[in-house]
Amino acid sequence: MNWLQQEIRNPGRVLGLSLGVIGLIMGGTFAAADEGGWKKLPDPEIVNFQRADAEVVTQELVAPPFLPAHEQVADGPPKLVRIRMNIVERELEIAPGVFVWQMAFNNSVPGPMPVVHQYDWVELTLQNGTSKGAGFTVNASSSPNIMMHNVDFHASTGAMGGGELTKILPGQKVVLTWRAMKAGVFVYHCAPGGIMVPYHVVTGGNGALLVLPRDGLRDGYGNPIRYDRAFYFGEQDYYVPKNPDGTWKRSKNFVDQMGDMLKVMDGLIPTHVVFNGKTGALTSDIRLEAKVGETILLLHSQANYPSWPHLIGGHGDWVWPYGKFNNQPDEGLESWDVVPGGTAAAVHTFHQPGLYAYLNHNLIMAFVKDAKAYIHVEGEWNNELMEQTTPPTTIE
Ligand SMILES: [Cu+2]
Repeated sequence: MNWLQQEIRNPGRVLGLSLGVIGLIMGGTFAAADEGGWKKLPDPEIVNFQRADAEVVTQELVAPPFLPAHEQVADGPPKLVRIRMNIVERELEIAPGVFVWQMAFNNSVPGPMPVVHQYDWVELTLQNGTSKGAGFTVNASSSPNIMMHNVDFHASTGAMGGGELTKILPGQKVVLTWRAMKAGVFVYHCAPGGIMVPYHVVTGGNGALLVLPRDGLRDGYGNPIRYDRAFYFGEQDYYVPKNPDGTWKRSKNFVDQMGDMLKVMDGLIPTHVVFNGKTGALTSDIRLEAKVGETILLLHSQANYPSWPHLIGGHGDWVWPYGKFNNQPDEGLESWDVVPGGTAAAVHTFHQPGLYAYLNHNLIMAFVKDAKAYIHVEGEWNNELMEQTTPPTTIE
């Protein structure tokens, strides 16, 4: 390794030293900018790599809360990752007797989570329409699409996040190629313009995309983190109108629903808040499992409303503020933030078996509504960490 490479890998030393000297001159109040050298400059060869030279790979997307098969550390130079998403207008029973017409990327709410590495390209084929060529069966209660849709990737650069270049009418498709210049978890959502933006987002037209650093995740000391499993928690706020008699209103299609729903949205108070599209999705429909000793990556997005994640019985061992991996993670958090149109990422290594709840610790959102998930953990109990040293007895 030559001098230049060493400086690129560890720029903090020189910078920290010079700022430290300035700090001394200014009366010692000026701390070194990069203590410990956590930050790394990108490799110019990777940054300057050309799209024409990139290997093309196809990624099969899967429905959340799961992620497609992926490498945590990039093997070789940046790739062009080909993905496909089909937009479906469909009706879903989000809670018993409560129906919402949704716009769903790949027939799921939230949409699927593509996984790439920083400096890779994403080549998306977006299709507005029918099940034709989509590779899956459209929900039985879906109708042919009526509206224009598109996608704004918060991870991309330019043209309203690609929104300006992906507007498609029912029956159309479009291909957008963009480079993932930032590392982290990033929201994507439909954004056709004006009032349609929040309408499409709060009916489910959102998801998140994972951009891993090429070297994988690192903890606050700079040591590599490798996760055994990753779960994606897409949190969704809904604004369901009621009939004059107090029952939930059911509409004929995605357009018919809009007027009354906009009135509820105008009050800013969601009627339903759920993980993975519907009530009970991750507490009863889908069983999330892990084992003692495993490290789990918890990825969370909320496209329209704040959230405050918490893992009952565990911690965010390392938490990335705003879900962006090139910032040094925070250690040992109890609860953390997800900003509207943003994400959070955390890892936790399980040390005890049993039931864990990962939820929005606005507990009204979690328990009166349903912004929560369960994780069932198998393994051996450790009495050093916790023991009921005296069982319940009558007070004398
Ligand atoms: Cu849309």
